[in-house]
Amino acid sequence: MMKSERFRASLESREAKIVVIGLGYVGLPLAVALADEGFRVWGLDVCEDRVGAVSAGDWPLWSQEPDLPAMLKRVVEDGYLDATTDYATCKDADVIIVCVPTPINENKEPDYGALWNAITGIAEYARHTLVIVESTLAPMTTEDIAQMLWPGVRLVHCPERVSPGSLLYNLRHMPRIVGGYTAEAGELAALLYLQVIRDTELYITDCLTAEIGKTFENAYRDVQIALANELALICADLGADVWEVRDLVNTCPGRNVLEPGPGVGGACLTKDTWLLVSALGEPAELLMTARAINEAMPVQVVDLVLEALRDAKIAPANATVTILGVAYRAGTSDVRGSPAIEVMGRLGRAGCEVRFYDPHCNGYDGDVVTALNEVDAAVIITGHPEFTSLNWAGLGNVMRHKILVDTRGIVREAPEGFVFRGLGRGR
Ligand code: SAJ
Repeated sequence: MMKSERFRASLESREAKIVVIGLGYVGLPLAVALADEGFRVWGLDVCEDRVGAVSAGDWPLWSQEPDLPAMLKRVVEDGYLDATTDYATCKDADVIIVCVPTPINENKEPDYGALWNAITGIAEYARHTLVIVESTLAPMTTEDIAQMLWPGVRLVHCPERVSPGSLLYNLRHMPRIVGGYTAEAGELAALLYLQVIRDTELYITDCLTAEIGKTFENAYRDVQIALANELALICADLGADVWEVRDLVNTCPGRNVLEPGPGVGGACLTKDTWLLVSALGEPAELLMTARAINEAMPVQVVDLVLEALRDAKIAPANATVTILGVAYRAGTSDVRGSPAIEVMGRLGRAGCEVRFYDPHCNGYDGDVVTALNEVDAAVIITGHPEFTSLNWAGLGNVMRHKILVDTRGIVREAPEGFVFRGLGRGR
């Protein structure tokens, strides 16, 4: 057995061979950052195209990331990073880091297909290996993983905390929770992450605490956003302006109401609550209510659009509507779980012809004037910075009808001549 001391030395000297499984938003930046520190890293992915791109030094993700594409090219050229589809590369690995998606299925239960594939794939090779799972896990899942692996494996759950658009920054600067299945495993993993992080803290704990901590931090954010959305619904009902009420509430010390919006998208917040509650015998009512509020926001947006069309005496079947912003998060090109998709689907089913424009997303870009040409209504879904400076007087001239719906509080005054609706804003 590789003694702890020797293992520590191999991490500190960067002689340890590392395999990162899953070359997505979580695994790829980690593989690149570790290779950049001088470790010999192999990236493993089931997708041959992705493996091909990474082996060629080409950035394969949609997300626009400062520094990472150039870093990827460099570490591949310098021979520190390579990619493969073959699990046999785990044979002589000292460290294996699992970064595969752990989504939920249509019943909102954990879908561990990719996770079990990865764990089964490494099981025959992992012996005294340090196996770190960064994928988000429902509480108690690390225990199931431990049962599938050889007893001498040093198992750790160190949940990822990256966000598209700032993958490398988050990896280096976000505090990390390191949940060791044993104390020794936790300490070895912490030593590895120490080589990558900058000016931040590592907190060593047990696996269950790490599992609950990660899923709850996103459930917490989901509840906070639901509360902001509930305030928007209250203000709309009573005829007030949610943005003004929010600003005033936030003048009270200790209050920090988040921003209401068209719903919660992305790969994390839409599922982590479900992962957390999947482990519970009793329902977690507050978390479930928050999910229900956030999941219903696209319906509220569609109601606003249909109401505005009605006011302008346009039947949905005769209306063309342009969605401004398809990405779920401002300033990014990430469309995973975006409320825009749900809004577009619902407007389409209501009979509208739906167009879209997003300056950050390939395939949705172009120019905004063309996107609004001869349309009846524009609906701001994503709070992209570009949308704050749109000239509605000019854009109104190319539209067939001047209807504007803003779900992000970007347009504070109804533009001249427009039928205007704002989420959370009474008339
Ligand atoms: N949203 C609102 N109002 C807000 C904030 C967000 O409606 O005030 C919506 C966004 O439009 C988006 C969704 O919620 O549709 C999620 O937004 P987010 O800013 O929380 O972004 P995510 O989903 O990328 O969350 C990630 C999370 N990171 C990880 O899971 C590793 C989350 O824990 C972070 O808090 C968040 O990034 C962040 O703050 O960067």
